[in-house]
Amino acid sequence: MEKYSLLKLFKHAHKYHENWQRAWRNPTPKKVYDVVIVGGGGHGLATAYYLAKVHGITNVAVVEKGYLGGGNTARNTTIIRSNYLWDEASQLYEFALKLWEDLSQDLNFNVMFSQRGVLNLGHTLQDMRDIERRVNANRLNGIDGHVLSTAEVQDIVPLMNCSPDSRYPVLGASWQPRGGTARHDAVAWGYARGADALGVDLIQETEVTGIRRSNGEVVGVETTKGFIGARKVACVTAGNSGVMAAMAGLRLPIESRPLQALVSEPVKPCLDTVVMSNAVHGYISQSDKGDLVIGAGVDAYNGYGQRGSFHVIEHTVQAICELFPAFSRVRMNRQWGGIVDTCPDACPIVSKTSVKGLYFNCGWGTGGFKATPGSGYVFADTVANDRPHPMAEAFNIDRFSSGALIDEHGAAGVAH
Ligand code: FAD
Ligand code: PYC
Repeated sequence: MEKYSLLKLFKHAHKYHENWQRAWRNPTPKKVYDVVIVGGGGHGLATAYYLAKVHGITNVAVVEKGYLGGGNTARNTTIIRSNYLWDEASQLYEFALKLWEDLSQDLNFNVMFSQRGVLNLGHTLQDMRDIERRVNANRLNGIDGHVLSTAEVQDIVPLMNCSPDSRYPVLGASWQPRGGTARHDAVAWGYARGADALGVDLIQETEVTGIRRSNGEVVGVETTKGFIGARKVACVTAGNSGVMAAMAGLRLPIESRPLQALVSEPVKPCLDTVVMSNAVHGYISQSDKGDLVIGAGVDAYNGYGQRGSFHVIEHTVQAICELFPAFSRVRMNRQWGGIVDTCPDACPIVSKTSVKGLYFNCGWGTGGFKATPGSGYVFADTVANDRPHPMAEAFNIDRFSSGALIDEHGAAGVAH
């Protein structure tokens, strides 16, 4: 019976799945663009989409060394929330969260945004004090947030070990009901499709190897497929931003380090929210397929190996098993790492640079997926108008010389 239906499925695939219309074109690069965006991850594609949609700038190319959405966008655990401490950060992440709420409709593409709520656990009295402070700050900024007791956490996640004798006792949590998850590659595909429809050229398998300047101004990019002229170049290359900046003779205050995640075999629905714990460097949710999606902490040292250290993931899995004893019997399917670029204050850089026509959007560290729509929106505005969008102003690169840092280490999902 099973054989028969598999055969039917195969035949069906062959009969009906031919001559599919491409979701986006595969264009030959033009000689010159108004804007070249380097990096076809979620942030780069969102930037291209809003440049075209909001600013009417359509002579734009996104140049991607691999395939669209194949970088950290593909590697992240898709947690979305806006419960940051300081006004500048919470404003930007909350703006992004509001865009997430309408994104599937805006793109006419289902990004599977699921507001299943996000819990940040507190394991010590100091954790709880920090949680209270942050929730109060969130509420003052109009962001939904609650401080929950152990019993209230247990109510939301019955499978969690909330015993006071456990190694990581759960003293309570912060709870953001509007937080949740989205489907990572659908986000990249939705923005790609939308940008392409508005005339943006998406150029894949083309690495940018140099940034050509003349008289202190950008004139284009050298690529593995030849020179592409550009009036403006916007770099959105996540873990490779330090390397990109060096191509223009700039140095960013960024460290690049591996961050790991893993997924289990699919199991029946058992966890309908997102659970994070900064203190144990572990977080977990269940995908719509049933896999447990688990994330670990960052490696302590810089590197570009997209694997991460074994002892880091071992520590995370131990903590997850302590919090969810039932999961100790679940088998893991895959593990991977991505390179995250982190700034000293755990906040991003969305900025013009000292080179005219050159812009950087980077340093989102362990938590940029949730910002994707907001980041693309404010960066597009910054590039289009050659001045920081009001919400991007605080994330200017100048803050590292002025000292106006925004310390979001406490709100970063993963300490770094
Ligand atoms: P990317 O998707 O990495 O896009 C950058 C693109 O630039 C890449 O496709 C790359 O190939 C391309 N590129 C680089 N150099 C060049 C070049 N020279 N020429 C052309 N193209 C180039 N964030 C959250 O908010 N929630 C989470 O739950 C979360 N979990 C994470 C878990 C892991 C394991 C990791 C690694 C990250 C996680 N993050 C999370 C962080 C998040 O993934 C990133 O901040 C975000 O995806 C960055 O998006 P991006 O578009 O800037 O980068
Ligand atoms: O920033 O929320 C976050 C996050 C969760 C996992 C990795 N980053």
